[in-house]
Amino acid sequence: MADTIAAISTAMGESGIGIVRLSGKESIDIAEKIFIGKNNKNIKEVDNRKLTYGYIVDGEEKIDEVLIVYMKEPYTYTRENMVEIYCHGGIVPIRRILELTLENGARLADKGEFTKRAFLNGRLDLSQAEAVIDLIKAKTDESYNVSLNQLEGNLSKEVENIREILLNIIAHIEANIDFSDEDIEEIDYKELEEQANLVREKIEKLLSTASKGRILRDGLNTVILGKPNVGKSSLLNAILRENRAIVTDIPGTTRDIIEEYVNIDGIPLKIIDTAGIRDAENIVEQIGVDRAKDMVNKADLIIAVFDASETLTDEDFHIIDIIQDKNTIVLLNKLDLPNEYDKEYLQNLIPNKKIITTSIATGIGIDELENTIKEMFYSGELNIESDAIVTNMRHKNQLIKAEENILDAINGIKINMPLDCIEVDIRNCWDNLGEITGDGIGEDILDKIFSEFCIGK
Ligand SMILES: Nc1nc2c(ncn2[C@@H]2O[C@H](COP(=O)(O)OP(=O)(O)OP(=O)(O)O)[C@@H](O)[C@H]2O)c(=O)[nH]1
Ligand SMILES: [Mg+2]
Repeated sequence: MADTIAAISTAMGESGIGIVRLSGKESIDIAEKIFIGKNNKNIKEVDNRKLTYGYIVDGEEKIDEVLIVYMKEPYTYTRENMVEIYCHGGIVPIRRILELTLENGARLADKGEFTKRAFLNGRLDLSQAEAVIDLIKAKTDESYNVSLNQLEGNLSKEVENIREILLNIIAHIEANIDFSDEDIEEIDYKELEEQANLVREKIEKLLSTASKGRILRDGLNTVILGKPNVGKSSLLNAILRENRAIVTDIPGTTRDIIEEYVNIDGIPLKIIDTAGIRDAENIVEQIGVDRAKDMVNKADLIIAVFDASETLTDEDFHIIDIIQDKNTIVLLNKLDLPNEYDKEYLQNLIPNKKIITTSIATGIGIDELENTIKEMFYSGELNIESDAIVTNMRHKNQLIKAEENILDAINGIKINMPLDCIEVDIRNCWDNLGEITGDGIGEDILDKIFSEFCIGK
């Protein structure tokens, strides 16, 4: 943290503007060495936070025409001195300016290091820092909104709220242990149990948001499955409303996985078209088929497509097998053609699945499919703007541990265990919740979290 770090903060490519960013004690000194303002003005003659015009120079040589600003600690993103240089957005000027900052004493920032410093300097707690990466990676309005909610600290507040109750319990217990000889009022196990139950309820309420929260963040992992030629890629295209995947009447057209994001009335869907399931002779196709089967295990939802214009084959029965215990919507497709079997016949084979009859090629049934997905997953009870929502696996795991701790404590209270035993569980619960906001978190976990960031953030 003693170093001054530098990185390119904009995406690399051709763009109007590129930003090189510095953070740390020496930032402004480094900027002074490489910047000359209009009328030879030195950057230190410019006011804090004031954007100014000039050139980045390497000795006598002009590198680029830029705007530059410095911001003095502590009112910055990292709470350190920061400099931002707005140069031309090509790969060459940005790289040369970055190199120049490195030659003049900065060190190349690690992934997420700016945000890591913001966390270590107390500008953000850990769950808020994690929200920053989610914001950047958000692919739909909903995932963006839940990340913004977390960045604003809604989850942190709720976690701190619970920890405060735990702290009160701990203080109460300690007082009783320390002064047990004196005549302070003896602890009431009934009251202790009530408090612990309150904690349990609050933890469980947070946990109950986790599955929808994850879907809002990552999208509903939806896999289109079926034997070759039933209309899977046609379905992908119909949902996306564009010709994304190749559609032909040759079975085995799709070889690889095709992933796209789409938003169905507020539900973010990551939709995955796959190779038709069959015993392929072609090795490329067979790899595709294997991948399709892998995707099934990670799916939140499977859309299984069957072709009503041909009698069911072994491949169809194999798919019926795969989807038995999976969350599935079944499409009976090609209704515009003469049919070999009907919905009732298929329903008998899969009695517990919803079947929708479609003619994807003519657009019939797509609305009903979308409505069914909405009904299955619409999270009316979650208020994305204001509720504390758990979207992150790490947070969920900490909550699960905290829940176990509080349940242990409650069991201890019920059988009148000694107070110091109960206190251990309460303290563990407090610690486990603390790791969500980063309290007492280990260096290795921090490194892992920030390594998921991009450079320059
Ligand atoms: N008549 C009719 N044809 C359809 C319908 N849906 C798809 N098709 C046709 O069926 C053929 C196969 O469609 P695809 O979407 O490529 O099928 P797929 O399941 O992706 O096939 P693979 O990638 O080979 O596994 C194409 O010729 C489509 O135009 C439908 O509802 N009615
Ligand atoms: Mg296909």
